[in-house]
Amino acid sequence: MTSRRTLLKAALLGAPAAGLLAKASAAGAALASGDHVPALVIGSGYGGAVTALRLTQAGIATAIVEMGMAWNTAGSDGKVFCDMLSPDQRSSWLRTTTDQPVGYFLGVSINKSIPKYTGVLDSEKFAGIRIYQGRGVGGGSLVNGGMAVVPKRDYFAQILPSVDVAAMYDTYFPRANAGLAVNAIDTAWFETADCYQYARVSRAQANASGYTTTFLNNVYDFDYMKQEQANTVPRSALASEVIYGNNYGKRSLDKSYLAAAAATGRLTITAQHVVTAVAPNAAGGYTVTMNQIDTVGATVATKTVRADHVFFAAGSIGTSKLLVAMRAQGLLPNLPAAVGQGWGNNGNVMVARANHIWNTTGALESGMPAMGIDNWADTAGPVFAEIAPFPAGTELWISLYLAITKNPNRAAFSFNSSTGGVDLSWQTAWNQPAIDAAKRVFDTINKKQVTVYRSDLFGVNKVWGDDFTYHPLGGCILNQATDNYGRLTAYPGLYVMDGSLIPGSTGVNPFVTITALAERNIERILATDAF
Ligand code: FAE
Repeated sequence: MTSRRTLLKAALLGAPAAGLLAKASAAGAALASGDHVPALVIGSGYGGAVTALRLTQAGIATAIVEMGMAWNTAGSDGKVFCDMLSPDQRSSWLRTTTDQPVGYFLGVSINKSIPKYTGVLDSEKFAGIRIYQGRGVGGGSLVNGGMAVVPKRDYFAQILPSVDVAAMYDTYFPRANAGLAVNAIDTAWFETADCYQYARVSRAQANASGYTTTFLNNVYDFDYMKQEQANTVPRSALASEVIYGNNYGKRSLDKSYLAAAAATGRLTITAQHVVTAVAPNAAGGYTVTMNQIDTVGATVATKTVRADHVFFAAGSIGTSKLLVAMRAQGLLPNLPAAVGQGWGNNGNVMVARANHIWNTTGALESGMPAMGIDNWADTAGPVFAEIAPFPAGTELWISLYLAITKNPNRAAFSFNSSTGGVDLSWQTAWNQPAIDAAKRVFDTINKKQVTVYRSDLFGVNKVWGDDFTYHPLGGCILNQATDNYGRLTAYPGLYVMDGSLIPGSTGVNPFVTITALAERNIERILATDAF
């Protein structure tokens, strides 16, 4: 109970908690070569933030290493983050043009030239897919839509059969929701708010076509959003802010779990450092090698630190790439063959429909989705489709959706000795099952509403946004690549704590699942392993 109280207090503290976090991530706190720490966490997203909080609360000094920036300093416009309508260098991770998920309009690219910079959203390109990820202290929580969705119980039992389902739903999902400061929308307000007209239009059409819709919880403070709608506070979700960060309103991890961990006084955060290697240290524990980078990504120093325990929380892609490379390069040769296997895109596919002229979606669209179409029970093609905003600031008559489907295809990571990088075997064509399932729903809606797909938003004459994902999952599956609690058993003291544990699919937006699983695993690790 104490921990929950501390956590909620820290989440609500606002400025003081932010100050503590800034202190924890200040340059003075950065790791130096030769340091020896009891616990080092690679990455500051959901898995890393949960791990850091529970370790520090247990009295263990913890060092987070994060490749992205701390995102606590305003730019010349007085804001930390840029919006979607006028993206600048803060938007993108080391790119010279933006790579927007909806990258076209009327078939013409709407991407913009920007200076190369360690911006907050990465679109990491593999042969058959682009994978969007947050970069910075807070990981994906900085850029995501904040939707906090607990997976369906029987589906969770199917994907992770080694996990005690009752314990997850009785203890760890509620703990995750409390730690993340999840809140529910005021449904009466939703019915009248201008900023959700787009969702009401999509709901009416889905319901009239025979589909069920459901409200979605969020970590964005809906009370703040109400004030945005009333024009009494600076706007964020209502000012086209999402995917490149939110300046207000969103309780990202730096304001929840990480702030609470910083409040213990036992956390340091070393930002703008990329971990490149982990190997056993002859004196005990592990040597962690990292490159300190500047804002154009150039290495300014290389450091080695000794850590008794290392927690991989670099996300599905970051953790899988590191472990596969370490095994191939002989630094962690005894990692099992399952490391690098079982990667999936959570069945992600995006699509948009063109509405009739009388079905206006509104010029003002909240960047935080609040509703989904739930057709998961359709065994011929389960779909859970979030009704996504298109916050262009002008009426466009567009209904946009991110569909989560049950795509059975899985890819593997492999070390490429000629490039020195790690490849992912996913092929774009492997997303056909996702398209097929989404078509069942949206063909029906189009037929019943006498509407058509937009084919100009994902390329030229291209209906389906099938070549990217927001939801990378897997690569280091629980109870296959690790034991049932995330331990890499060949190497005592090495653990995996992030989305790479989940076998490619969770049927809903994934961060609550990642958070709850991390809560479960770290509780057991702290109870049984020697620190
Ligand atoms: P993640 O949050 O990605 O954190 C990993 C961290 O490790 C990052 O900060 C990296 O910069 C860092 N890192 C990686 N490699 C290294 C290295 N070598 N050295 C040092 N640091 C490293 O991982 N999910 C939802 O549930 N609801 C949503 O509404 C939602 N919307 C999304 C919208 C967008 C645009 C995106 C991109 C994602 C969205 N997601 C959403 C997905 C969600 O953010 C994602 O599943 C989680 O962030 C994954 O959590 P992890 O802890 O696995």
